[in-house]
Order: sequence, then structure tokens, then C-alpha cells
Amino acid sequence: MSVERTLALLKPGVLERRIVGEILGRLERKGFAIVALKLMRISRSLAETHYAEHREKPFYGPLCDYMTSGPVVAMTLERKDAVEVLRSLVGATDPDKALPGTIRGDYGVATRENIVHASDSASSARREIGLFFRAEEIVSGDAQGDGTR
Ligand code: FUP
Repeated sequence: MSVERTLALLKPGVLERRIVGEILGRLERKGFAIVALKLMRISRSLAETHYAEHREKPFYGPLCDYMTSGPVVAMTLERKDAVEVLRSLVGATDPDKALPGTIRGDYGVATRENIVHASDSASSARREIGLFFRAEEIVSGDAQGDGTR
């Protein structure tokens, strides 16, 4: 596989708990280059569009409530095999099932408030990056080296 991009969202609980820096540090240590980053409040319509695949699920409304309950940090990350590597670093959806050492396993308390969103495929990543960032807000990660130094 080659260098690719994925979307990560640090959910409202991360800001509330003042652990933004810790989570960003873990992403950088894993070799992800941050190529776009913003602190924002998600509008209701953006939350609903972002999670549209879950429209019929009972947790859809409460999930959108949570995602709009406070500020989030949205970022585009770049790395070799970014989608797969970020999913494995983030861990299982249910923090009780997420392994220790994964971000959800180490910080998560409840499924709805599971710390981080990470795109689940290359096509989801393209769609989601487009929802959160304009092309001119994304910089090239080339100048950041390969993250190994
Ligand atoms: P993930 O891709 O790991 O974020 O998981 P899903 O796409 O299945 O779920 C998206 C979000 O819905 C989760 F981050 C939390 C929320 N969710 C619930 O609130 N209840 C559930 O039973 C499943 C997911």
C-alpha cells in the first residue's frame, strides 16, 4: 500500500477532559503527519451527514447529540496505510472490548463517547475529509519527513 490520508475526529469528551495533547502525541508517535487540523463545533447537519450510514439505528439521534454537544478537533492525517493503521491504533468501537494500548482501550468509557472517530475505508476517508476540509486547508505532508527521525 502507499501513502494515504484519513480523517480523525477527537470527540467532545477529549476537550472536556483536557487530553487533546496526549491523543495528538500518540498519533504523531505512530508516524502520522498532520496535514489539516481545526478546532470546531460540528453543526447538526454535518453530524447527520457524517454518520448518515447509521440513520436507521437507534443510537443515531443520541450520537448526533453527543457529537454536537461541544467542540471537536478535526484532522486529516497522512501516513503509509493510514486508514488501517489508524483503525488499529484507535481500537474497537466498544471501549470495553478495545485492547489496552489502543486509544479507545486506554481512554474510552462508553461506546457513544469513544474518544476518536477514524474513517473505516479509503472511500469513507475521501468522503469524510471532503465534509470537514476544503482542499486549500490541507497541506502537503512531504515536508514533515517520514516520521521516523
Ligand atoms: P466506529 O467505526 O468504530 O466509530 O463504529 P461505528 O461506525 O459502528 O459507530 C459510529 C459511532 O456510533 C461510534 F463511534 C459510537 C456510536 N455508537 C453508539 O453510540 N452505539 C452503538 O451501539 C454503536 C455505535
